[in-house]
Amino acid sequence: MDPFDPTPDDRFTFGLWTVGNVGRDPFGDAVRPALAPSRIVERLAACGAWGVNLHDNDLVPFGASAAQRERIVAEFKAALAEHGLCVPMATTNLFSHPIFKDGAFSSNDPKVRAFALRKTMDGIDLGVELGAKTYVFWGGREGSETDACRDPRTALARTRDALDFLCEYVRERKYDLKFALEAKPNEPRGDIYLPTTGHMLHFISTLAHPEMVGVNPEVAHETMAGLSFVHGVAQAMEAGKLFHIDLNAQRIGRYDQDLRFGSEDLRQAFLLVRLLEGTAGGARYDGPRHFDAHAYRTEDEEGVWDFARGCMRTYRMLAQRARQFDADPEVRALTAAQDDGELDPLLAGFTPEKARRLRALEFDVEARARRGLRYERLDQLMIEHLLGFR
Ligand code: GLT
Ligand code: MN
Ligand code: MN
Repeated sequence: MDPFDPTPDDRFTFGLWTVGNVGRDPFGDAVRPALAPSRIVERLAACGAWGVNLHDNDLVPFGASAAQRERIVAEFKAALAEHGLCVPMATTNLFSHPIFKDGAFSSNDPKVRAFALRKTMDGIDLGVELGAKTYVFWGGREGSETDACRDPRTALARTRDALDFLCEYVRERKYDLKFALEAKPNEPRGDIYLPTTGHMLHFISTLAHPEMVGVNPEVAHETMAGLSFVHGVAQAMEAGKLFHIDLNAQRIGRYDQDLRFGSEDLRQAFLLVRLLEGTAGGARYDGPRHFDAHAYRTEDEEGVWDFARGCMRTYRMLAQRARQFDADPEVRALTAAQDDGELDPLLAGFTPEKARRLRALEFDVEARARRGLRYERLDQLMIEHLLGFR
């Protein structure tokens, strides 16, 4: 077996909409035929994925009858069982249909908001029926081109009402389901409300059931905003709120590229995998590793499976490099905690006595300031591990 072949323990997942992407963009038509969900399940399993995620309408077309839904879901469940794949996450498409052109939960039109809530309740039922434990909310249309159309505070209050309503729905139904909110700064709207993972984390603390709600950060989305994805994810982990993650690749200053994981900015990808795997000593993220990306528009179906295998292989290769980096004695020496058994306890937890002792401390300020930290050497070691020369 190739050491970089995926295993179920990796918990790698793809969306029906990711490997099923037909390559349509604002300038051109589809370049690949649509794949049936059952074919996607079969081929993902053959590639070594653990699970498949979906929007309601990736599986059941918008406007399908109850009988059509039954047939489609039964067929899909049979494919999952045959190929041993699970559905860990589901979500609602609240962005494609023109009814959502000015938002779903934040729309000025209560009829649209009502329709969005009902569609999401149905989507939750579908997800739970398929075994999903996480329900993602990506508010692609929740934003504006002109802020003259509504007070952004009203948009936030409506979004809060919708999420509170849906949390109660899940509780009332006794579903074992958590919500994960996905931020994006812009595209498709000029500006989207709650544009970053940090905005989401605070917003969650204002909900009626914050314990049910976490985040689903996406590499491309924080990177579009020019932010450090690693810092955003770390904050979510530290807050116990990393419920799901969307892995892909992106260059700063572009539209949402959703590229193959690790295909841009290998250094950030390395630091991200290192963080998620906990190779530097922190807790390991144990949720699904979802690839929310799609193949280049140049590809036919075989290229799509090359893309899927590439995402998983790169993740595993980076995990191996991260373990080697953190086991390297020189790296360990350079990153060792500068422990001062006496000082550390003084710095956490205020007491008047601690304040008095801090005041009494003697510092050689100039000597401390003169010390070089050798981060150039540390970073070079990281590059050498990454390039495979160490
Ligand atoms: C859409 C978006 C993704 C979201 C999906 C979930 S839909 O593809 O670009 O980032 O995660 O709704
Ligand atoms: Mn995403
Ligand atoms: Mn994206």
